[in-house]
Amino acid sequence: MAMIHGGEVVAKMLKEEGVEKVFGIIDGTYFGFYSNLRKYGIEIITPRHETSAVHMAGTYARMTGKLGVCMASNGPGVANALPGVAVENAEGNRVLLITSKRRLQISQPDRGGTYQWFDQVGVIQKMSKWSEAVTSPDRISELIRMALRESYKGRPGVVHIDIPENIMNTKIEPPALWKKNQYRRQHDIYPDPDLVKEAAEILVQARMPMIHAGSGIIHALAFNELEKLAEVLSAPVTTSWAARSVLRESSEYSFPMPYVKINNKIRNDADVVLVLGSRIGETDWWGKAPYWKNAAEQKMIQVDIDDSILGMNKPADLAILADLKKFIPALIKELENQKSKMNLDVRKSNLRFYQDLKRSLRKDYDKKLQDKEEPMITAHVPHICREVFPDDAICVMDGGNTAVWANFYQEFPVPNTVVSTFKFGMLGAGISQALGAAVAFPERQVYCIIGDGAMGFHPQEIETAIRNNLKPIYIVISDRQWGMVKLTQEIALKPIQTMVFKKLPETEVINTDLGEIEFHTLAESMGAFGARVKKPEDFRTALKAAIANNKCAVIHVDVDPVKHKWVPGLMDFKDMHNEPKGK
Ligand SMILES: Cc1ncc(C[n+]2csc(CCOP(=O)(O)OP(=O)(O)O)c2C)c(N)n1
Repeated sequence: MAMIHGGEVVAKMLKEEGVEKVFGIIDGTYFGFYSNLRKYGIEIITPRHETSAVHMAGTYARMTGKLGVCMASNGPGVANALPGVAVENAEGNRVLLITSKRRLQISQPDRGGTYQWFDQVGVIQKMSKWSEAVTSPDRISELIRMALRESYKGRPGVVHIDIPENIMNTKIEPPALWKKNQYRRQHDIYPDPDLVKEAAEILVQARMPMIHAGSGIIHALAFNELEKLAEVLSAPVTTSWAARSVLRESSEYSFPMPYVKINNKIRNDADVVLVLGSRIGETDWWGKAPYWKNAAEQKMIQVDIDDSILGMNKPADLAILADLKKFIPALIKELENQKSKMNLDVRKSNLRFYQDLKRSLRKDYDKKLQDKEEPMITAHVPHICREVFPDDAICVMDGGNTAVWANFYQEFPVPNTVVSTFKFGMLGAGISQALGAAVAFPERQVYCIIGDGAMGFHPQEIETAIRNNLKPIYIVISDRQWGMVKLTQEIALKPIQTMVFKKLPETEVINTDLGEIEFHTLAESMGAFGARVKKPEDFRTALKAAIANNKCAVIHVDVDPVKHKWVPGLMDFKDMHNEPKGK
């Protein structure tokens, strides 16, 4: 039998899993792997930094429901991948990271002075769902099978397999490969029908049920099911930050997170909460009062694909292990039989009340759009994006104040059109997330709203876009400062002076100011379309020109740096990092 590289075993197994793309930077230490990918119909997409490869894989996975695969080479390549591992694992995206490692003979244990070696598994084990090293060629397939089993178990995240160069690149007898149904569960987890009945019973009896949806809806791709359920129950839907846009936001049931006050009200009014695929973490105020009704007075039904999440942060009166894609239709069926028993008039009138509140809050937020001064107030940017881009455009929001403005002045009429690092707030990740989204959906418009601080982390990836014919539009909010931290610093230094004058003298702030990078010029030097604007009308024109140009573009937007610091919702979010006082 013809001998094959150890790395080719991995390539073959990825094909069995239906993998079409691998993101990463090539290196001789895994030549046996990457040089065989094309043979199995797998394309390599190469960014200019390993952390970008991990974010691209993570976003590709999140948007498509497929496995995101990336690679990094031993020592420095893996060191560079680490930030991506931390973020994608926290965000819960299904990523398989394949790394090379120095040859076994000198690295296990480290002989001392081994070049490009560190304890990759030791480090990544602490940052991921699962991480192991292959120790002999005949265990490659077994360990990849194990990695894939772990990957599809419970909440998604990063799994990592470390393969020594001598195993990657040595020719071995091809092992017998198993079909994927032979090594991991293929069926969805169906809910226990009695539990579905019990859930339906509670929801039918409820005076005012609400739904709280998390990223679990995205991973289950259960967007339509969620909308149907909201309709049947006449229940308002709030989401975790990370689940922004799981329900079409033009829906009368949708109460996106910028409407913090309404979220808090709904969560206090509801007598029953149906939690679908959410841990109810810190950005959901842990499910506690005063942001939610006291747990003793509010029933919670929690459904999750991961056992370890059930009853994690808020006591569950009914905890159900199930795939949401199966649970929601089963629940709808039960509810439809009992429609007449639900007090829908009351629920509908509550919904109308919340919608009125939403409209009046919107009016309040939109007052800022009357500000036509130059340079512009940041609110115009997301507002104009919403007007110019098609409804199914994918919006990547990076971090800092830029992300807050973007969140408050956008509404997403199509589900699953938002990407961010809502759990990690990782500045700069948006650059490669936009590339991952563009790979996932080449026909759709992708744009990324990002601060000038964050854009400075990875601007080289514009060249990746050009080289790979990816066409994201980057909108860089230029305030020449670390905006979000500047305001908190000023408040910490001199709260009264800051509140009165909106800023402190330059001499008093500590290292929060930045110089200028002309990101549009930098982009042009890499072959992208570039424009610089400071007025809303010019931004609209530049955006249309960028779309018409049909290639990667960077629009450098000068905004008023003082107004940029004073984001909407500041007071609402102020207390978020403190433990809520109630139960
Ligand atoms: C990688 C990373 N480093 C540091 C931080 C802490 N941090 C949060 S917001 C912020 C300032 C962001 O500045 P910029 O990207 O220009 O956006 P702005 O707040 O000005 O809109 C910093 C440094 C972070 N979230 N991520």
